[in-house]
Amino acid sequence: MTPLSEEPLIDDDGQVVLFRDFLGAEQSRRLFDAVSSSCPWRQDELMLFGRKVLTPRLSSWHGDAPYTYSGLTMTPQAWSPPLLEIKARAENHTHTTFNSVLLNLYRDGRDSMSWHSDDEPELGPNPLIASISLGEPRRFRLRHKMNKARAVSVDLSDGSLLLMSGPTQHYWQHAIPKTRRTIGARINLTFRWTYTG
Ligand SMILES: O=C(O)CCC(=O)C(=O)O
Ligand SMILES: [Mn+2]
Repeated sequence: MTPLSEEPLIDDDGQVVLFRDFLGAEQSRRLFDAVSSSCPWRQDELMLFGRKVLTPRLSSWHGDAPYTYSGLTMTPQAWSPPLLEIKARAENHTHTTFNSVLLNLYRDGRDSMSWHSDDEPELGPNPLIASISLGEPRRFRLRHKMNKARAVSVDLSDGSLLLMSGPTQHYWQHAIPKTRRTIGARINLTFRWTYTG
């Protein structure tokens, strides 16, 4: 088997690496269909400047314990066969184990994810985040927290794997901006190890 081509995106105050051809086109399409139809998608409400707003995307949380971010607590859903298949692929590739995954479904270009870091305490100080994308490519942006002129922008294509590790979440934020282009749906899965109890 030919080794996957590896594209370093950040190697300073953290590590971010992209593997564009992590899943084959047929495998990605099959997994997109299986995950989108079997996942118990929900649209959550967040508190933003004292007001309740719907998140601009659908989500689903699978793990051992509830997950809390931005004042919102998500109860864990069951692991389905397609999720376990993708988890095994990510674990084989990274030689680690993951016990949780956050899924986001961006229905079209109006759905988005605002600037944030994956820095919840239960992820530990230097989490390895394995982010797999299925479906429509979307622009992914990274910016340095102390020097916002330092920025990286990349399209996360169908079947790609992005790995964020080391102190990345301490120094960098990431986002999926909205786009005016007429585009289809994208699913993103971020596998994590969550410390519980
Ligand atoms: O959709 C993406 O690529 C990013 C998702 C993300 O940042 C997250 O789930 O924390
Ligand atoms: Mn994130």
